[in-house]
Amino acid sequence: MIEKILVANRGEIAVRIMRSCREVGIHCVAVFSEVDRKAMHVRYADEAICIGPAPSNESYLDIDKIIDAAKSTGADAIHPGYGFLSENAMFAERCAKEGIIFIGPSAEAIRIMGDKISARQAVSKNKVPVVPGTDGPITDEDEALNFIHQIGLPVMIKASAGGGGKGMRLVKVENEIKSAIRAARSEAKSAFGNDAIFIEKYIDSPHHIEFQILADQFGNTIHLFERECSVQRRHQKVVEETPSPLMTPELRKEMGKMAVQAAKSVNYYGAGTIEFIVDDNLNYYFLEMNTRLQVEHPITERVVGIDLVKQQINIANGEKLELDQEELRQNGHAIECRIYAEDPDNNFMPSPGLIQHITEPLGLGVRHDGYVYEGYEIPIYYDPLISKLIVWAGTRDEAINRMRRALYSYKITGVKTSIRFLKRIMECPDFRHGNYNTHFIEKNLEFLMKKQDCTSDCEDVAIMTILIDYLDKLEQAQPTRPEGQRGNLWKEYGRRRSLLRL
Ligand code: MV4
Repeated sequence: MIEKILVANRGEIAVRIMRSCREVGIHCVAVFSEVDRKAMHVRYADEAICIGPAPSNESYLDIDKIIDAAKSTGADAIHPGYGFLSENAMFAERCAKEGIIFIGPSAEAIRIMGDKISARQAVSKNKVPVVPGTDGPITDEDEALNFIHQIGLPVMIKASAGGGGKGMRLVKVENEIKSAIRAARSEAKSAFGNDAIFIEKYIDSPHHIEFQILADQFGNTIHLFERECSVQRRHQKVVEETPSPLMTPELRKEMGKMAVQAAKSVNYYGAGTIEFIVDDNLNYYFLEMNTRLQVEHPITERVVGIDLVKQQINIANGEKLELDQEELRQNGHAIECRIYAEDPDNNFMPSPGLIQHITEPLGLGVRHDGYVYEGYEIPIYYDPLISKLIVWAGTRDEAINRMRRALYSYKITGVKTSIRFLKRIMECPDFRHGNYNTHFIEKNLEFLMKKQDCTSDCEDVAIMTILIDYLDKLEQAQPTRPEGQRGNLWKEYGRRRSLLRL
């Protein structure tokens, strides 16, 4: 049985994983780079070990250092979180070789799903629909031309080792095909060291819908329904929700079954996600599988009522899944907003720096997964995600209202954040009506970029505090407050308000 877990990650996800560990009585080891000495995950852990300089290659991505840290602290398992080493088959293999439990799937499943061509082949053998495309890699250009003539333009040329939009080319006209193939191949070669490419029919303006799956090491595989992730910008997700406004009960049942079949095609165990694209006629196609816990997992946790990290630990311990597909229900509606340290006014440039003030939203139906605190400095070296704000309510409409309320009471100063942009998404009619696909942000950009003057709940609180503070002082100086003091009061109020830039 696992008694001590090393969390090979940082930021909000490291803290989130350790919270579950603490609840089940497992000791946590944090690893940290030299710039992360004061990071929240280091403070939260039972033990912490410095694993090197700030650049990820020399710390969070250094397999030898992480294995050494696990051995020297006597950790019997490693949770990789997301990003970093979470989808590295070599790392999973190395853990096994060192007698350390990797909290995740087999190295083989990671390897097959990490390559888009082998993933397509594996799942389609198990009757999961994939986008019409080439069965294997494209080896010569004439073969590619022939194929494109069969399925017709437009097509997508994709790198087999790609993901997140890298090494992808949309081809709309015949005379661009050859140059697009060459460009995709050379981009793939330099980005991934692997120039294998394949071709798919282009699905215009799809929805991105993914299914959470859980599987134990005995072949029991279930899905925990879908997440709608179409609100994204340059392949970076911004808002996720569940259930998907597009989904019907019939489609959900069918896609859920296909997600389970996709996972079974590689004898998957652990938590994983099957990504689909869905067109306006509700045709759906397997896109890829993420063989890790995902950023947006909390919305599933809230609606289905389970702790995914706890499930991962149980599976890694060799326990049987105790959840029964037929008993699982989606209860209400959950939405997640990703709060980034970035500047919406400056092309969403990362905005690392010192957190001067943070007031996190609270109240009914609100979950805040973060890691920053007042006086903490967000380093430049890593992902600029500050936190995830997750809300739950009985209906989608109420969940949007609740998210709007929570965003308006979220105050961070010191760094630029995406909060203002997220408020506008909650206020956007297309979002409110569930009328959106992967083109939502570009379609509504003008609306979303518009600034509007609103005083947030938090600002109200700050103003109230100033007023009470000032009234106290006045009262002390002059027990019976004459009416004439009111002018001074408002002058002082205005002065402080402008000092706080409210
Ligand atoms: C596609 C597609 C349309 N047709 N494939 C983008 C990221 C990568 N994982 C696959 N992606 C896409 N593949 C075919 N055949 C459209 C996208 C796509 C997309 C997919 C999911 C979420 C957001 C997206 C934004 C732009 C394009």
